[in-house]
Amino acid sequence: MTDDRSLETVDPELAGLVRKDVGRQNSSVHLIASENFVSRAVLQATGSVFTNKYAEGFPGRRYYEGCAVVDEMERLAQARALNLLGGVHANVQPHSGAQANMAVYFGLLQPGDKILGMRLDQGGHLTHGSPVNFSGRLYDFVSYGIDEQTERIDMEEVRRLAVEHQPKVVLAGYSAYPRHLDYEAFRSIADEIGAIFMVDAAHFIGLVAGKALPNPVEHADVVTFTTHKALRGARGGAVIANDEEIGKKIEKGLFPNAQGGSLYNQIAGKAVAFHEAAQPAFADYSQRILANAQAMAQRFVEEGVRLVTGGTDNHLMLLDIRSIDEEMTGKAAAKRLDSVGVTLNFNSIPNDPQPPFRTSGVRIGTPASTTQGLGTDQHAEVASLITAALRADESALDPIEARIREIAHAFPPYPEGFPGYVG
Ligand code: DSN
Repeated sequence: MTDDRSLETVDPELAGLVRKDVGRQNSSVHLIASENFVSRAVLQATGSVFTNKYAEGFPGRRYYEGCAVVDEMERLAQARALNLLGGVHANVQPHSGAQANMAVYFGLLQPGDKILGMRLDQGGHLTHGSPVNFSGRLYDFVSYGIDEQTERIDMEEVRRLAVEHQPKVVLAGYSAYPRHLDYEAFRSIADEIGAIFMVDAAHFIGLVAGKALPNPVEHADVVTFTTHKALRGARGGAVIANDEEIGKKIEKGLFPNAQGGSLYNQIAGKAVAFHEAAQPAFADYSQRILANAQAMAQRFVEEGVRLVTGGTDNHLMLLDIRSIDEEMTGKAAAKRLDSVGVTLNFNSIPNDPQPPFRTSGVRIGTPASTTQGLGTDQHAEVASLITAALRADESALDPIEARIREIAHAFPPYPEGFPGYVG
């Protein structure tokens, strides 16, 4: 018999921490571009008995018995991912976006092989060749950045580097770049040098699923993504390949190369999210994410705040904090905003004179705040409140915080609180 007493009864200390974080989530405006709030259905699936099953390998080819049901469930998740996004081979097992990328590199490359990707300090991701990450330690990354004037990716520069260095993989994708990617141009560069074209769509796959942004699966050989950002699903990663043979190689790159047994409760939560993202309401949600980002960007510009590239085409924007206060770092700005009820992260901006643990910028994204229910008016007002909080004297923050908390309390992601459906 399992112990069927509640978390609160068995472990009040841990339950207290869940309650505390529900309180935190319900009392701030959430602008971390990579976070979101999952539905009750996703929470139930991730809290299900699928957490108990070991199932190394892939459906129909397991190293354990008793896998008939997880096989059925994993196949359902794969089919839903392909139905939602296109492609021919889906791998829903990666524990994270980093491990999705690792699976692709391990499956398709040898250590030391060349990859062309975007610089972390200009908008790329740790796994796109940072020297402090496995990617930069195991592979020979060549990096493109952005044009100094336009602050946008210069496709001529990408092409020049590709032709000069002949990488085996051309990688597009970002964690802090507010503009569209030119998939056609990347594709033609990859074709010109016979490279694989890979897109890391971790940040924006939800907007692709909601048909608010162009679909990289229509252009790339391989697309990796996370399932918990704009897609609003269980925490984890996934890979879609447009070729069965490439997909099979990536399977090996994941298991046994990178991971052992998968997290079947998380895969169940991904399956639910793929289902939710296929509903018409998700397309509406995706459009609202973009409209809310536009409303914020426009208000920041009106307030005299400099945005990297001057605005955004997607769900995120980068603020140059020096345009508000020459002396303030991104880290100090993020801490001050957290103290008044706005949660975001400090982030390097292109050619940032500050080190990555201080930075001159903050990153703002609208997927989570849109799930909270804030509309364009509230997002514009929050942009003004952010600007005011960063311009104000420390002693004058109380009325700004009061208004931010008022907005946050009007739009709690989990109004039932704990133990409600969050428990
Ligand atoms: N770097 C994380 C982010 O964008 O917040 C994702 O890995």
